[in-house]
Amino acid sequence: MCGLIGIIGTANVNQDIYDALTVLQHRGQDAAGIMTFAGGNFHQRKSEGLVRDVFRQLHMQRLQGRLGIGHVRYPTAGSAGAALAQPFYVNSPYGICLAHNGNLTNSDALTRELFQTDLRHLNTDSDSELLLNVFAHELQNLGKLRPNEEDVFSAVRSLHRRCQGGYAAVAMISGYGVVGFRDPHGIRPLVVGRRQADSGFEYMLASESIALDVLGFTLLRDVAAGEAVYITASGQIHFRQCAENPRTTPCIFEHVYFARPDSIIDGISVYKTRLRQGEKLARKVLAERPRHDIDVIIPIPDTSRIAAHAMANVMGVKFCEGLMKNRYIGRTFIMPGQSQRKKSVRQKLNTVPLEFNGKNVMLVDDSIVRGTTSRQIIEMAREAGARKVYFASAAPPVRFPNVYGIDMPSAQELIAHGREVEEVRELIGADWLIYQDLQDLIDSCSEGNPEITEYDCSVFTGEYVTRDVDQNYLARVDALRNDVSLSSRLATHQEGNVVGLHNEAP
Ligand code: PIN
Repeated sequence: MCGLIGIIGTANVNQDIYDALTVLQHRGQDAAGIMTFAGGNFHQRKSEGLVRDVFRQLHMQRLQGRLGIGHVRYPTAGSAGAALAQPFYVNSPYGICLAHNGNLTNSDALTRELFQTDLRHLNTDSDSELLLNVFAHELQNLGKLRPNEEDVFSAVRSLHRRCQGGYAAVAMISGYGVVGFRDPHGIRPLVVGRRQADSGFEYMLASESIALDVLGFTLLRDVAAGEAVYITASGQIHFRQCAENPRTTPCIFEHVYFARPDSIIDGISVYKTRLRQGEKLARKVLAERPRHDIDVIIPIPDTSRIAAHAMANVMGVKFCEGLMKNRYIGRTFIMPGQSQRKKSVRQKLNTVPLEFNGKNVMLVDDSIVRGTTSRQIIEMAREAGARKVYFASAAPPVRFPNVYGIDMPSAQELIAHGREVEEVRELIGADWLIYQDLQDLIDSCSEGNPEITEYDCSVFTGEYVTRDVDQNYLARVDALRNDVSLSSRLATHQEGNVVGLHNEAP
């Protein structure tokens, strides 16, 4: 998962992009980058690390220009290392840079095509570089000395025909403007906002609306599935549907876990979705065990707090913060190697024993992915004196890998893959395990915007909305994502190598 920003301002945009990227930091802590355009040149700074560590005063001073794009990266399959920090750049046509959030599912075929037919070289295994080269090639094919909005939209239209998967992107064409687009299913999010400045309107594209809020931009709207928005350097904004058959099925996992709760995605408040998830889960608990003996509901911080609170309210059960989190430790989700992950749960969370001692507690988490965190927290709850430990997951069982840009482990490492709820309960050591029903999760979102009735729920169902994901593809994803493969690839990147594509002559 990654975060995207694009700004077309009336003065230098470096500070605004920096501030906006910090707002989106939860979407990726692995690397950050900004590119701006001024005086006929792109200016760039990108590296591994948090936004606050990547940019120093000197870098910021060099990032001159009223047009710019920015990116924060969360590592997905194959995308670790400084050489893969975004935005990416190609010099032809015009000079284009692009930042991307998501994952392409036909990257192998596209890589071959780009090399053999389009005669383009790719220097990394990043599908963001692929996406940029497809866009550049399609724009170049039009053969214009100066591109206008119709040319930009035409290139996006061709890109949609060639690229499959989940993607949102922002791209800057040297001196001409900034374009943002979403895949024909709108899997990854993108919004547009506007701000009044002394000398006219300024526009901003962002993965989440909170970036607009914090910078004083007003949300104009979401970019629709398959749609592109092009804002010229002179501040003209153009929208165009560029997909032949757009079908809105946004990623439901944004609501479960990734997006910040104060964001509004596709017109749906993430905060309200999580409240509704809690309410529905509470009703399921009450239906399954009307005479339950739960003394207290304890959220596993942070994401589950909102749902846990709502559950406690509906059930009339005490809510308390019995787990304390060290906020200076990174997410356990992104660390390679099972043993490292285990250790970090203890470092990250600690119990307040008086909230557990002698009580029947219901722990609530946003989801159970590998189950390692859940198992350890249940152990910790028992050590803190809990009599019974029940566990509620605000999402249904995660049984299948994500192929649209969310960093998920291989299927074998998902605790619920091929297992019934009872087996998962036993493995994590809970006295009772209850999962949200999928329809309830969908309704939790759709009640926020009845126009959106379908979501990408592939991690729960194994049905991939782009319909091109077969067993061969999943096997390749599996091979890339298991812990052994991740550690060896991380070591390679840490040695500073760019993974070449070993393009072979046809
Ligand atoms: C917690 C986010 N959330 C916690 C991510 C753990 C699954 N895990 C998914 C639960 S926070 S496990 O908001 O970042 O604090 O099942 O893989 O062990």
